[in-house]
Amino acid sequence: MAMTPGTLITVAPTGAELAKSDFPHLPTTLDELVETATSCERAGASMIHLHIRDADHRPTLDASYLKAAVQALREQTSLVIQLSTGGSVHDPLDQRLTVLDAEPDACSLTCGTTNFGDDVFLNPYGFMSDLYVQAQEREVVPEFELFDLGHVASLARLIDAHGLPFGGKVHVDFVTGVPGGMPGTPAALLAGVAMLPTEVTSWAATGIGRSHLPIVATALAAGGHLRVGMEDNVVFARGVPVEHNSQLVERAATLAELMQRPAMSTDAARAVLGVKDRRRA
Ligand code: KMH
Ligand code: ZN
Repeated sequence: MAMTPGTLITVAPTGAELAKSDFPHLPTTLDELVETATSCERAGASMIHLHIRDADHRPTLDASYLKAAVQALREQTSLVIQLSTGGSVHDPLDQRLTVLDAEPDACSLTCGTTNFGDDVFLNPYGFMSDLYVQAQEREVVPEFELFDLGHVASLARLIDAHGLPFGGKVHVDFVTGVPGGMPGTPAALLAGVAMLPTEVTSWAATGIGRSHLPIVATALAAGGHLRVGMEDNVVFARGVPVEHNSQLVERAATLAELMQRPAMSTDAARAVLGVKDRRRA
């Protein structure tokens, strides 16, 4: 895998786990999402990983909410729009497949079931396989979410079974530090990177909670890309809560610049990921 000169920064602004009542700065309305997306793009993000909330700020997979968000972000930003198919741990598998109906540029595809705190994040092979094939058919680029080393092996199984994803690239994201998944340590991340199948063309990483900064630093040093955002981390520094997702993007972009791998443009990210340009469709 060639070392990419720039850094693809993904912002994951909301997630499905935190309550708006506990974290009032969490962007949950469409207006807040658009404002967040535009300031994060300005700060250096080139992709957004989206979980959508309903009028009560609760996670939803309702098609009308998803379509409205995709349309608004496509009109008002040039970010690559990646919808979560992971949803919340309570979402049924069949509903998670319907996320593709909103015609995102990209979607997450988690490569295996994992313990998720006290819950279980379910991703049986049949579901992964159906999502893989449906994403190929609909020309949506999957980002393979790897929560554990076993997920790397399952990714290889998917590629062997179905060939390359739409666009011909294979981009993965290590989600480290989830209680029940791989730890958010440099050693665990580098073990995962060493196991990646040869078809993988780019990788990113995120660290949940306090593993955030060590994983950013490790990924930058090892040629990886970054995911940051309140979905994964709401503490900017000891005793300092995150008040806006753009703070995390800005710091990641500064570190990337210092490492001589500056934040890449949205056009460059589109090329790295092999996404279809739907902006003028
Ligand atoms: N909310 C987690 C249960 C994804 O977006 O695909 C799953 C998750 C992964 O966040
Ligand atoms: Zn997510």
